[in-house]
Amino acid sequence: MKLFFSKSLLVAMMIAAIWIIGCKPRGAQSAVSGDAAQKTYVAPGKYDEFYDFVSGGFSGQMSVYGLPSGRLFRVIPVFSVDPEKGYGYSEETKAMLNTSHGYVPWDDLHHIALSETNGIQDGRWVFGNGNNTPRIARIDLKTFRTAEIIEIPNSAGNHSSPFITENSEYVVAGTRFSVPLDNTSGDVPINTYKQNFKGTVSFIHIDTSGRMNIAFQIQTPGINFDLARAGKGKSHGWVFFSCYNSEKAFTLLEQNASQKDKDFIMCVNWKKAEEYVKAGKAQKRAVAYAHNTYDENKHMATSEIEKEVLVLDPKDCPDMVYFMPCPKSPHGCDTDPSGEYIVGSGKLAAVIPVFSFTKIQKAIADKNFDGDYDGIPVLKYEAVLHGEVQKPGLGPLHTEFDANGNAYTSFFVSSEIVKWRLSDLKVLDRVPTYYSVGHLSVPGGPTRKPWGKYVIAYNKITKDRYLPTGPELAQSAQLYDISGDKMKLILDFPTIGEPHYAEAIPADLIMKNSQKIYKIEDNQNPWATKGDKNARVERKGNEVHVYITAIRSHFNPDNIEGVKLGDVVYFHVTNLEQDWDIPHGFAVKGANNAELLIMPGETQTLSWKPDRVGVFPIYCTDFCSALHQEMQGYIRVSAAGSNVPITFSTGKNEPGPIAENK
Ligand code: RUQ
Ligand code: CUA
Repeated sequence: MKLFFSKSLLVAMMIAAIWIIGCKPRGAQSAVSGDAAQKTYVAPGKYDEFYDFVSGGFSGQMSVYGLPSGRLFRVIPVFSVDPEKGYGYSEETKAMLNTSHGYVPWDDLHHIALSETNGIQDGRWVFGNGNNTPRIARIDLKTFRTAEIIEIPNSAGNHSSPFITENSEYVVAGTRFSVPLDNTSGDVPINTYKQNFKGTVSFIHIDTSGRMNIAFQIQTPGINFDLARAGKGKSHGWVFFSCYNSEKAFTLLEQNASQKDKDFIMCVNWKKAEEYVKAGKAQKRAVAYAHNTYDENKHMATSEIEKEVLVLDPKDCPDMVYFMPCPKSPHGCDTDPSGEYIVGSGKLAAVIPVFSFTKIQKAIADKNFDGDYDGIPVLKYEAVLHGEVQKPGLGPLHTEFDANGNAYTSFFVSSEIVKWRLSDLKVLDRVPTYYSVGHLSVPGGPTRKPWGKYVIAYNKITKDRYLPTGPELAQSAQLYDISGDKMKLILDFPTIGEPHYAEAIPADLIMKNSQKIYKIEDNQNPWATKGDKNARVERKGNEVHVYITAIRSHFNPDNIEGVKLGDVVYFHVTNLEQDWDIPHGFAVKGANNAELLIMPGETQTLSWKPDRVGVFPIYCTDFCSALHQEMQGYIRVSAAGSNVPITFSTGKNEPGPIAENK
């Protein structure tokens, strides 16, 4: 039914609405409007509209929530071991966490990038960055599992990563810390920063299967890269990196890197860079970095160490890299859905500068430069500026967009989200966040096609928002309805780890592809036990290999003898179920390890070095049936010199030979 209102009635209603909203006190407790519960309520058994992939910060993981309910569905282990799922503990997954430094079971995951086709989210993969030991991970959204991790050489602090180009051609990675490059000795005095320290940005190519490889790196002056965004539409072919510390400070950066009035956004023409690589302009450099892949059929990760990377030097590659002045240590650097506008957020700036891609192109064509920085042309600020948003707030960090030409910027210091219009840079609305918002996200906000509806604030400090939990309090997300002119807070929910960036995507783009089981006939794990008749225990020197199956509700075998002190026992557990949502778990008493959680059709291996003689229970850790509690067994460990033979059985109730029973 259509409703018609007279103009004057409409105006009266609008005034009433403004009056109601305007008069509402904005305290922490009363900021939620009356219909909030209705807007976020997803009835039992009903699905959420969006998946929300949220970075876990220093937890090293990624978590998956539903929107608008804020319900947590899954924590995906990425860079950190996860005893809940055996990730990084099972023999099959350990190689995922290999690096050139060896096994690194933790990292700091800040940013999310969902794969795109034509600038629109396509639901195939989600990428995440490892900040500390520079890495990028790809998670397969059929299985919600980490499928690949690639280390980034010549980098230290992989913060401006893994931002993606509009056809998922590349994810990029800019080094936060400049350092002596890997092919130099590195043993230099820190105060030779200006001579010896360099930055790099890396372009990691993604092929149609999702596989990553480092296509090339660009060597840069020794500054700090913070964030990045790819161009889109008209600016497709470019990537914009924010950088701070153009002062090249190496100590007390809070003062020394805040000296200059302007730092830079670095504009990289990657299509040009590709041409230079093709023309042989890149230098091959000796490096070492790990490239780890998880094989879906073998249920196993392998790690290779790659030895070479191609590096382009802007000195040899004119017209590939430009600097654009940006006020006061820019953090966020975001491109709008049309690709025309690039928004820089200077952490200490009083305005938000908005740059125009068209003007950047013109300034380049006209050579409208303000000198150079270490040989790289610096574009004239006024020549590339679309305009500045005046008096937006304090401490701008990040900007996202809706489909209607509006931008939403987070303000850490003034704890608010400010909505403003791209065309005339007018501030339209502001709402408080509780408290100190870092990133924010609009579903589809970094793409050519924002889905809109909500903006979610990811807050660093929550103080009094939740029941106290000792010295550390939950960090949180806050959901705002942006369907009307005014933003309305409708929900907040605590998060896993420290949420940095997040991306939300319509659920139907992912759920239709979600995998239910692994087919047992496709299981190529060399330790798989396909069917109960193959269950067995084999001794190989001091290794005992237990090929064990799990099916509701028993293990086969469940009585094992003949293990001796000094042996290493490998439990190769194959879950024979072919039903959705029937994992089995596996644990053994005293293991200096974790459990296994084995999906239907999958094989996973737990190693165990018994430390004493005795009989040790094994059991299923995941409540799988009414008789889950019966899903258990025993393994006997004898003294080192014992001659108890290897035996194994399931369902054999007679006692063994009397002599052995004593
Ligand atoms: S950051 S709060 Cu690590 Cu993306 Cu900006
Ligand atoms: Cu299998 Cu519980």
